[in-house]
Amino acid sequence: MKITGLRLGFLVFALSTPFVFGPTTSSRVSAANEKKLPALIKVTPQAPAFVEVERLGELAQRRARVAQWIGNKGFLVLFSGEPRVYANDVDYPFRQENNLFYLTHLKQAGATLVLLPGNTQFPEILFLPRSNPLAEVWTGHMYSPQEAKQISGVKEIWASSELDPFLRSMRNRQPYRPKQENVLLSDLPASFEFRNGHGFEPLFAAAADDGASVFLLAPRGQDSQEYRKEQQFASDWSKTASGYSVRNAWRIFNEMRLSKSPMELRLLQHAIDISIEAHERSWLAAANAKWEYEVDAEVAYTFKLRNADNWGYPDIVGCGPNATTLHYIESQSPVKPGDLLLMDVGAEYEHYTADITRTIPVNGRFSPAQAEVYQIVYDAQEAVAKASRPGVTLSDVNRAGTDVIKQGLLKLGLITDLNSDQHRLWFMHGTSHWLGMNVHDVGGAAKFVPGAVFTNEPGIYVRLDALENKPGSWKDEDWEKFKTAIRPAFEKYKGIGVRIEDDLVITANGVEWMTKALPRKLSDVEEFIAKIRSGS
Ligand SMILES: [Mn+2]
Repeated sequence: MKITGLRLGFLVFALSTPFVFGPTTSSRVSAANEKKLPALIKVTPQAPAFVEVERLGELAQRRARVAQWIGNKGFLVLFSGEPRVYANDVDYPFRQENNLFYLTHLKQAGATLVLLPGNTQFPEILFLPRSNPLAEVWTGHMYSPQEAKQISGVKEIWASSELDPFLRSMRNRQPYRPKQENVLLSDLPASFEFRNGHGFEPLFAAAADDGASVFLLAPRGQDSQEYRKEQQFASDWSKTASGYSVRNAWRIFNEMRLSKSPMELRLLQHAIDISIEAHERSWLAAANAKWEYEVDAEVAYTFKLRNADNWGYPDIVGCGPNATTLHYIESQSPVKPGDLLLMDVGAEYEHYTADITRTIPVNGRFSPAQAEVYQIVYDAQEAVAKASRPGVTLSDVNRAGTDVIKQGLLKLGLITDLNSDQHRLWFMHGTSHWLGMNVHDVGGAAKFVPGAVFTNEPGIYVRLDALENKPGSWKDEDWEKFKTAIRPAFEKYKGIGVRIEDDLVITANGVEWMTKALPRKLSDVEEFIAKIRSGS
């Protein structure tokens, strides 16, 4: 049977009632049927609750900021995410488009938000599919207009079948409001009709002057998998509507979403807390696991048990040489004592995703060679954190971390020249990316500002086949010389992969580690594993 990814927890809330996404009970903490854990493992705290007026106030403020950007000569159309087919008549769980969620907290497919700042009568319109109790027997709950208003704060709600006629009218510069039966909810009187001023004047005047704009989340360039509908709309609109130019709304959201509000940080922290618990539980599970998927099962179980929506990206659980494959997601190999186990797992909670990696010794003790590699990666993380403060960029902190990695690799004998790209053989990604509603979140080349969240994830990966494939940029002669020089070190460290990844938020003068509760220092990891495996 087909199910949707909608939560059913949105019922009636008074404005003074704290708002929790999903169930309002404390069911997220220590479910009655869960097994007893060693006391050291950090059980996820209760989900954050928000004061309704504050939550709705923040949503209204976000929309106001977007409206200010758009101005009164344009309008914005934000479509819902589209359901995606898993196979035949089965869909993947539905996930709302991030920016629509950011402005409305609505999670339903088929909803469209239009912001029309120049219009004094209805500057915000939500187009909502009509709820249909008979269909909902099959499809699950759909928002009633009252629920949609309660969740989003948008007061003018029209049936989604009105979107096309509305857009047609905008194109033709005709004022538009649906017949009363298709106005699902409104603060305007039932007898409302356009008289002298209809509210569309600034927009239509601009269009007559060839100066109106339609803002869309339509990425430029090739066909977008995620924003196909927007790109199609942009192309159709450009062909058929005169007076309007199609403009990209991405810049607005990139800038707004860079710095996370306290409310966003609390949601993200909850995703992180769930992920920390998943990590710690799986370190326990790894003691007796035969296969990687058994460890991964503990992660999946924890995410479900704590009511995460999903993972933010597929779990990476790789043992031994599998740890050297950056996006290893198969989890089909044995877990061997003596090997390292790399786990890169992050839960998603209400559209915010954690992104945390730890690399632990399966048997609880790092070998000397493993420890040497681990310590370099740890030191690189310290360097990244030290370099992080308002005003610097991701590439600045990447440089700080990479310098430490390079020096470490030179000391291990895995590179011969600090002033080269040799280190790319063992550390092939950057130390950092933005984190938020996407695991690789918006922000681009922006400078750090308070509230910006990013990852700190250096790594060293000594792939077993690293010396068998000459990178294209190397000269044959240099490659042969290099291989001979580093061969002894390669033999010593081959098959070792270490990544440590934490989530950091920029503060007024530095950073705060949102993942600090999860042991990271080598000795702390060993001690923690020893303790939980002995039951404490
Ligand atoms: Mn990451």
